[in-house]
Amino acid sequence: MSETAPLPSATTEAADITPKVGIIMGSQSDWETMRHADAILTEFEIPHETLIVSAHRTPDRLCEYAKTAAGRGLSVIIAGAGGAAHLPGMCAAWTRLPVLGVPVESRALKGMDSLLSIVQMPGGVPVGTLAIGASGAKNAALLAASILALQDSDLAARLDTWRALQTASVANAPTSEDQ
Ligand code: RP5
Repeated sequence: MSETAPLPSATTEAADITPKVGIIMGSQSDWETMRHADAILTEFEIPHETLIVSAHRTPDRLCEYAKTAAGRGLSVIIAGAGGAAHLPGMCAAWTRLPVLGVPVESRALKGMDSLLSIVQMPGGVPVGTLAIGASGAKNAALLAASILALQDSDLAARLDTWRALQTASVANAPTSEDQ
C-alpha cells in the first residue's frame, strides 16, 4: 500500500459523529495494550477513532494525521508505541493538541526503552507520559476523559460516578483464598 494512501480509518462510533479522541499506535502488535484505552473511551461513550500510524514505517501517514487532527475536530491524541517509541513525540511535533504517550511493553527491555523514549522530550514539545502497558493505556483514556470533561458537564458527572463506584468496590480488608 502506498504510504500516502488514505488513512485506514477504524472509527468506533457512527460515521456522522466526529471523533474527539484519536488513539494511534505504531503497530498491530500494540493493540493488545491500546485496546484498554479504546475500552474506556467506549465505556464513557466518547467518540473516538483507532488507527495504526508508525513514526518509522509510515512517516507520511503520521505527518498527515497529526497536522490535520485539530482541524478534523479531535481534542486529544493518545499515542502508544514500543521500543524506539518515537510516535508520541513526533506526533506532538506536528500538532498543538495534547498528546498522551503510552509506553508499550517491549519484549527485549520490558518497556523501559519505550518509557524513556516517550518521556524524555525536549523542552517546548510536551508529551504527557503514562505508565508502561495496560494501566498506562487505561489511564490515558481516563485522562482524555478528564480533559474533555472540563467543558462537558455530563461527562464530568459520568466520571465522578465511575470514580465513586471504583472507590466503593475496594474491600476494607483482604480475604484469604481458602475462605
Ligand atoms: C514499534 O515497534 C511499535 O509501536 C511496536 O510496539 C514495536 C514492534 O512492532 P512490530 O514489529 O510488532 O510491528 O514501532
